[in-house]
Amino acid sequence: MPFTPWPDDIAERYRREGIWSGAGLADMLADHAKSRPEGIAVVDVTGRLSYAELADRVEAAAARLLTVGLEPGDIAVVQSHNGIDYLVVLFALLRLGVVPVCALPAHREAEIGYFCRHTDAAAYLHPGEPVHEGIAASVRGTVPVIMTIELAAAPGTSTVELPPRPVGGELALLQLSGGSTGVPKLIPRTHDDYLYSVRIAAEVCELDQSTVYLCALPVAHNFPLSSPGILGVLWAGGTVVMAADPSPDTCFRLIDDTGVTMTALVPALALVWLRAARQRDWKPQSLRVLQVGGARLDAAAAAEVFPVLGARVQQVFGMAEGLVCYTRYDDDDELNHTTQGRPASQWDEVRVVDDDDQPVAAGVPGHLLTRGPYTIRGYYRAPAHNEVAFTVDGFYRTGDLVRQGPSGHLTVTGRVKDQINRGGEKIAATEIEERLRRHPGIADAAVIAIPDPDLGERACAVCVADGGDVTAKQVRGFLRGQGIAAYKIPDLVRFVEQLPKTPVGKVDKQRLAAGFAR
Ligand code: OOB
Repeated sequence: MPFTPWPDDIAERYRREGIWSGAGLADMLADHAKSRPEGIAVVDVTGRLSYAELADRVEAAAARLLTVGLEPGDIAVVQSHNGIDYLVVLFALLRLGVVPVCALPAHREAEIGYFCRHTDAAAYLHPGEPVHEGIAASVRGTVPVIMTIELAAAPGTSTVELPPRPVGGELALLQLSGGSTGVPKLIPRTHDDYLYSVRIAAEVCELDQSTVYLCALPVAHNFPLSSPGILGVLWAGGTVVMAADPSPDTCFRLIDDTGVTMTALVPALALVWLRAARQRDWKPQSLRVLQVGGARLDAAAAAEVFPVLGARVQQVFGMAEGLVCYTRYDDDDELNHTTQGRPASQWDEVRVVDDDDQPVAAGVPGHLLTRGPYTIRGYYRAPAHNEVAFTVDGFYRTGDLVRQGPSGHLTVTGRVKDQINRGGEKIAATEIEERLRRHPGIADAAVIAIPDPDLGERACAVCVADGGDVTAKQVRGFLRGQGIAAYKIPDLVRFVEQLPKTPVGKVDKQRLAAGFAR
């Protein structure tokens, strides 16, 4: 098995309690297609599909994927912008039991190539989009199938028989970890655990058939995909509106035109929306809830959401590895504005501990450890990393520092993982440091977070030059040349004589960051 399963007795209990239902993620479509075929499932710039139409399209796409050679159990790296085609392909894969790797649109040849190699992927799919030539070149020869899915083929006319539906315990999809080590980690989510996280999120967020959810963030990310995201909304029988981009220009119009009731943003975008709404004196009529998560939202910004947008703010603190916390609709403003919510499920276990894994006193900040019915027990094909990322009794070490209040709500106070959270996009410092050290003119490098009023944090590469006169521009160009996602290119490049070290000889990033803050 390429990942760590839950212990047998615990899995048995989750099944007995009905937490894990045994259903596959794609089953929800078939149910709605029967019970309310005319209900609108999804809308994008190209049009709209009812539940019956979506179910048909999914069947046709699944048949097409089988025809090109994909089989249940295969892995397919999927990448595209938000649109109906992405949804169709995602559900087709989930229906077949072909496991999608949830790549982000920003990923380039370095990331996509790595995902394909690490998973022995059978396909790289880019639904609804022309292939990016650099990416195609890097994966050609690695994966047998590279394709834009042609969905034009008339739905419902296929004669291909689909295999049995996957069942609960099987691997459903691979999410991506923001990571703190050189190589990104893949997160194995099963149908059982992911569907549970979606159902519980839909319940917490009180979704129903009247919910119209705007997907403004890249849909493959765990937040807009499942917290409750598009899967939660489709599970509840509501309508998903796919935004091509998250700008106020695009989204404000979509909200007004389609009667959006709920959406999800990272704090950096929430600030952009608040500013734009104030300038344009725009007040949405239909929007009831604005979820904000992925990075820490400041209390002052949280307090502005209702006065400016007329929508309730809901803080969401989650991770692709599992645990998701939400503020609740009946929380008072104090909790809603100053905490990042409490766990979605009564079955989520949370421990706040000191450096020796001992519980801290109530209200004292400590390391957040968690386990539960939708938090993984190990990364995909990463046995060595799993030794450090999980405790012996199966708790995931989140790398976040939190304080837990009497109501169970968590406030995120910091982070110990070596990561930059750039407006919700995570950058593993060591990945960029390793890439920088490949430059002949760089002897050593450290990547640190610099506070930023718009993005929360930006990345700064602090480099020690190796004699020659390398410039910041060259350094950035050098990284770009390695084919990595643009958000990982440091915003700032600085040169120093030497990097401060701790007594054990590691780079002292705290001192470095403190120096730059001054
Ligand atoms: C979400 O997932 P990831 O996997 O991209 O990142 C997880 C990390 C957390 O460990 C934490 O460091 C940070 O992102 N984070 C927050 C936060 N939400 C996430 N830090 C402070 N305040 C928040 N509200 O980012 C994610 C997954 C599901 C739902 C929401 C976010």
